[in-house]
Amino acid sequence: MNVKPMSVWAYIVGFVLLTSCNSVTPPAPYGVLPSESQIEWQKMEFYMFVHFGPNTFTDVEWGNGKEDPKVFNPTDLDCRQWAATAKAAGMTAIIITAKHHDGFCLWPSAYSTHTVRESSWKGGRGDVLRELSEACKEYGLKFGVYLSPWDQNHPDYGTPAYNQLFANTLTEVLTNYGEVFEQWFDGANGEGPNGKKQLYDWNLFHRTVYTHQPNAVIFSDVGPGCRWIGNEDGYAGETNWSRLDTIGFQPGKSPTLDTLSMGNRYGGAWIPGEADTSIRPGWFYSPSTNDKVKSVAELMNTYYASVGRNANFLLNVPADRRGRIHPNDSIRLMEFRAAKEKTFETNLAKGKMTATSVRGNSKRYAAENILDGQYDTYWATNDGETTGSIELDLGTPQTFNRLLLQEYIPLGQRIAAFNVEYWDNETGTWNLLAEATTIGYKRILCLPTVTTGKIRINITQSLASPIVNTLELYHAPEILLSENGGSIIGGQTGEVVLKPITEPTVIDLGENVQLKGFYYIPERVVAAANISRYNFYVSMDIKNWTPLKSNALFNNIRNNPIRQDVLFDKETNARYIKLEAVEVADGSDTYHIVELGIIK
Ligand code: FUL
Repeated sequence: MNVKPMSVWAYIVGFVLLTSCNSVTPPAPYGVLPSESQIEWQKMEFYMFVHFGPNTFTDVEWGNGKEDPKVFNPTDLDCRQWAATAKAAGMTAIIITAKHHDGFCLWPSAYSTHTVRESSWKGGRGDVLRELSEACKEYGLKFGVYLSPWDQNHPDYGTPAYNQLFANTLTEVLTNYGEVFEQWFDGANGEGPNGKKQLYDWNLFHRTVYTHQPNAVIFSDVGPGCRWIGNEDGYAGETNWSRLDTIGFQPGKSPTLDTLSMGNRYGGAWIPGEADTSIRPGWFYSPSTNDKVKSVAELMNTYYASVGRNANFLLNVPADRRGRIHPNDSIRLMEFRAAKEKTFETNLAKGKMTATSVRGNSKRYAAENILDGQYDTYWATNDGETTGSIELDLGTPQTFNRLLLQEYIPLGQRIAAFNVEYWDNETGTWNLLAEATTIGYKRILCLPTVTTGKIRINITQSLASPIVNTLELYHAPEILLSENGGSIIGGQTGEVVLKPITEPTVIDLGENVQLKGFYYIPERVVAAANISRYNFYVSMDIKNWTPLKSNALFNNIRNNPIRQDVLFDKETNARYIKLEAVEVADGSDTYHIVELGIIK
């Protein structure tokens, strides 16, 4: 074939272009990295804690090890009911308190005389770990165990023999019940029966776990697998690094609570946060808390403050004296699941995604990868480019108030600051919607509701070239039903809703309702921007408003920002309610609102 010199050049140029495109090197990992197990663990997001033991029957949060094991006597234990509930709630696992500080073992341990074997339950032949691990398998849930090394019952506690004994106890639990995804170590270290504290041999305990369950993620105040988030209310820091400095620390002797909630930007180990809290005021069941189960709004808040801030959410749902999850808790879990599904039903992030810069101009790292629903494809910039913007052109304008972002953590956590802007067609300008710091595995921002055709994320600070694999947009409903039949607003937004003082809060109750009054839940922070003086109106048609309270005061809300119940002089019928802020406790021109609801 007679090839002209020009075409040969065209071939060569084409070949070079093609190969250079394919040969763009992937971004190098940055800093300390998660293990395979930690990546899988992080994807589990939301799972159940079950506190169960003698305390369930004795109305205490901490037993003292002297309780008669016979008090443990569930009348109708059904671990399949726990598993079915967890599964239906959208959870991925159950972690059980196999042994709490009282030393009572929920399995017939050969190393203790304070166990289910000594209890009245099933004539001493029961094994809660057996029943639960099998139920988890049946329902496709992972199984995890909490064990407290602090043991107020065992005679060896506080003597050198105890560490090996505890390791033997661990071995029983980790070898007899199948795979354990998480080993939860409580760092509490009180006195035992001989009045002495134990010097724990954490190296031995960790070695024992990894020998029998090499893929288990070990929880404690400071990991090594995942860390306590620094509070028992289930919220992570708004800034939350998955890295932590652990030198000089150990379980029970941790860095400051702030550090636990935020991690360390340059921390020496990958130890992501796990946010734990109970659905009731206490960790163990008590009949006195049957009417104190957290509201959907509170659970939603906690979800945004945990999963929405780069932490896993471990929600305790204590089994009751029958050995079942109480209906008040399970109903609330189903309501929470429904609210979560409604919020995240329709991802509105569709359209054309572009970026200010793409690694090697390669399609492999293009911004559109962010929208493809695949975890392992992502947008990346060139090495050394630590700022940049991604822009989503939605085509037709969409209304949304939630933004979900994910960094590709197998290559490290990088992004340290970003902001979000939306395009205002009328003024032809980009306007700021939110500013935030870290993203990590997942970040969900609760935004003011906006209708726009274009949104832009500007990464303003990153420790290495940013790598983003997911962006989703949602429109969370304004109204949810609250437990006392009222409607709530804002409560489902996690990060307390903040509004300009000029913008009243209006709720459509959906139908005409006979009202006795309303309630307002402020942010529980002293001297926060909570409403201190207000006007309140009702309406049947959203046009004509009847004032029911004018220039009224929420007393002492500055120093004690608790729920405010306001009763009207007489009952009134309304379809819409409106709360208008006249004055804000800290004098600012924005106000905070966690919940606004009605009293029927
Ligand atoms: C704490 C314990 O002291 C509580 O009783 C509860 O188990 C909580 C999850 O951890 O350290």
